[in-house]
This record gives sequence, C-alpha cells and structure tokens, in this order.
Amino acid sequence: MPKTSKRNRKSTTATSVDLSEDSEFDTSATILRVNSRQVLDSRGNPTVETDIWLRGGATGRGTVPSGASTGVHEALELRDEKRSVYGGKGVLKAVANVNKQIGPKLLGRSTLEQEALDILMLKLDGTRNKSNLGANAILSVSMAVARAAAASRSVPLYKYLIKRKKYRLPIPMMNVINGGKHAGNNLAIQEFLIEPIGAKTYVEGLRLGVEVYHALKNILKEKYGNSSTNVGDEGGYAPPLEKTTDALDAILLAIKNAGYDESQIKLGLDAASSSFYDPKTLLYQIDGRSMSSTELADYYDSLVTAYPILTLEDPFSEDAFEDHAKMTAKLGKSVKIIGDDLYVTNPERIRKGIELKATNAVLIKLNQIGSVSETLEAIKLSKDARMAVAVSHRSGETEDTFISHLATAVESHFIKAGAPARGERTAKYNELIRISEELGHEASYAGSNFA
Ligand code: 2PG
Ligand code: MG
Repeated sequence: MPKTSKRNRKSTTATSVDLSEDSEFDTSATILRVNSRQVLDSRGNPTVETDIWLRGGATGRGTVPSGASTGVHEALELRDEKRSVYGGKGVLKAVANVNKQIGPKLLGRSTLEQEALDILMLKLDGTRNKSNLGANAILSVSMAVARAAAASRSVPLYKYLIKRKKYRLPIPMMNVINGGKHAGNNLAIQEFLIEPIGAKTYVEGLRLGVEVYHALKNILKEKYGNSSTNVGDEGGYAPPLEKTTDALDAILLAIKNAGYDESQIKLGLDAASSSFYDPKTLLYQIDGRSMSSTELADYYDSLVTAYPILTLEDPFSEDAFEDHAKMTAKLGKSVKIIGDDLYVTNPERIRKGIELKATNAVLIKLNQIGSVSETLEAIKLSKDARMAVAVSHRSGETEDTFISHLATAVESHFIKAGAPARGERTAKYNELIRISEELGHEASYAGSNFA
C-alpha cells in the first residue's frame, strides 16, 4: 500500500489538491480530486455519480442504483424531497455532501485503503443508517475508490477486489416476467426468474436464458395479445396475468419450445412478499386470496412440488425470521431460500439469520448497506456460513457494471441483473462476457454446483 507524502497539501478548491511534487513513496493511487454529479437512472429518476482522479492519472467512477421494493431496514437513500423538482426525487443534497464534506477529507489519501476510507465516511456520517450524508452519497464514493484503485494498478476491478488463480462465474438469474411493484399487472410475485444451470460456461448459460426469453415472447403474444410483451422495470415481460401458476406455466412452455428441459433451466421466484403483506391483519394478498403465513408456506410448498424451482426469495415479510427458518428447514435441501429485504446486506441482520438458520442463501445489494467494505463483509459472513450468494442489481439501474466484477471476485453462485433486455441490464451480462473472455480457461461456471 503506498504511503502518502507528509507534505502540506492545501486544497486549491474544495475538492482538489496539488500533489505535483515528487514523493519518495508511490503516490500513484493518491486522490487528487473528487467530483460528484446528479445523473439519471433507468426509470428516469436522479441518482448520484462520483468520479475520482488519482495522482498517477487513473480515474474511477461509481454510479448508484435505486430500488422500488426497498426494505425498511435499508440504509437511507437521501433525496431532496422538493416536490417541484424531479417530483422530490432529486439528489443534489447527496451530491453536495460528496463535493463539500466527503471529498475534501479524501484528498491526499490512497485509494488502496478501501476499508479505511469507508470507515472514514461512516464516521463522518455518524448514523447507523447513513441518514446524515446519505448511503447514495457514500456508496458512489466507495465504488469510485475501488474502481480508481484497480485502474491505478492496471488490473480489472474483480482482480483488484479479490485476487485468485481461477474464478468461478455466476449463474445469471434472469427475470423474464415482472410483477409486483415492477409492473402494472396483477401478479403479486415480483419476479419470475430463469436459471440456466445446465451449461458448461457462463456464456452458454446466458445463451440458453436468452433463447427461453425469446420463446416466451411468442407464447405470451399468442395467448395474451401483443401488449402482453411490453416490458417492466427490469426488462421482463409484464403480461396481464392474475396468477403465479399462469406465469410459471408460460415459462415452462418457453423452456420446452426453446429446446431445453427442466434439468438444464431451473426457475426462481422473488416474492418480495413485504409488498403484499398487511402488518395489521398479518395476511398476505396473493393470487386473489388472503393467506396467513402458514397458508402461504403450504402454497409455496405446492409450487415447489409442481415446478422446478431452485430459488425462492423473500417468501415472507422482512422481519419474519422464524417463518423463513421453518421454510428453510422444510425445503432447504432442494431449494435456496434467499433473504433480500430480510437481511438488506447488513452484516448484523445476516448474523441473526445465520443464528436462527433463517435462510440458506443471501441476496447482496451494494446500496442496501452503502459501502464496498461492508458489502464484502456481508458476503464473507454468508459464505463462511455456507450460504449461497446472489449478487444483485436494483430495479432502478445505471450503466455501471460494478456488480459483474463483484460477483466474479467473490465467486457468487448467482448474479441477478434482470432480463436480457434494456441496456442497463445487458450492461451487466455483457461485462461478464468480457470477463469470461479475458479469463478463458481460468473461468469455471457455477451451474455445475446445482446440476
Ligand atoms: C429485488 C430488487 C431487484 P428492487 O427485490 O430483489 O430485483 O428489486 O431493486 O426494486 O428492490
Ligand atoms: Mg428481492
């Protein structure tokens, strides 16, 4: 790790510093300038983007995504709340927090000290949920630091994050039918995913998934009309379906029509069930029925028996650790029960889940917790507890491909990046194609773990 010169580095502006004189140390990874701006995400909402310039000439950028079915325990996404501007969704406060508060503190520091810089930002914020500076502000810097550090070492981000001799590439979990808060239809379940486990490589797995996605389009058009193939926030079709089983049946037929079978392509559901749970009545509204958690558990059980379901995410509401634990005890041998809103990538909540054996898998989203170091800690904890890991996008995304590198670095079992449609989704899958090409024979595929 290069040390920074002790010379006085008075900043010329709020966010830049003059380090032009040579130092006896390697200062190529030292931060010269930090600049944040407001850009748009894939739903046309403002989000935070930060650039960092280093003394050695390298740069790094972090652009932050945004969820719709956000968990109540997530770190705070700071919005301006001024209704006349971007409907209150502006992020100029968060941008100013980077430019005026965080940036000046980072000048002269080395980007190779990821953890120290993340801790510095957490201390500067001083709250449990990053509500002071905003998790969006902190994360944009944290991602840009990692990107710039990797660039300063002339290595791809995944290699900088974790250096391995060989890497295992993740199974794409492709969300081909959108419901819940991501679509304007009546499906309670938010995501219907296909998981091509029966392939030899990531690239082949991706192709299988894409072929099924296209076969599904024809089926939906024929059965439900042209408008049924309009897409939702994550690029999956948003047909006017009422029932979970209608969606699952259409996907099974698509797998068959594309020439594959259930041993090659598994199904996944993200129920995101907090969005159809009423904490007053303790009931879930799904498929035209009101169900207690016991009835819902039986319902999932019947789905898992009837369909080749490999993953089931957030089957119960975000604080229902015990309901999750019962389900994991019952179905955990054959199904990965994934905690998303349950854990919100928070090491403390994951620890609780491990203790209670709540789930056997975890969803990882950088912006739920708000820094790269804490995200890596959450992943390590989960892996040490032998939980399967799925690195995930958000429904509001950007062109940033950080998660493709993160998934590769930590050898996650899955990457969830939406349907193979819409540029912000394919950006992630395409970056993994490039990584796979670069690694060549040094890359294996996680599919064989489940085949
Ligand atoms: C989820 C995500 C991503 P959102 O629930 O897993 O698919 O949705 O970003 O809206 O929380
Ligand atoms: Mg989810």
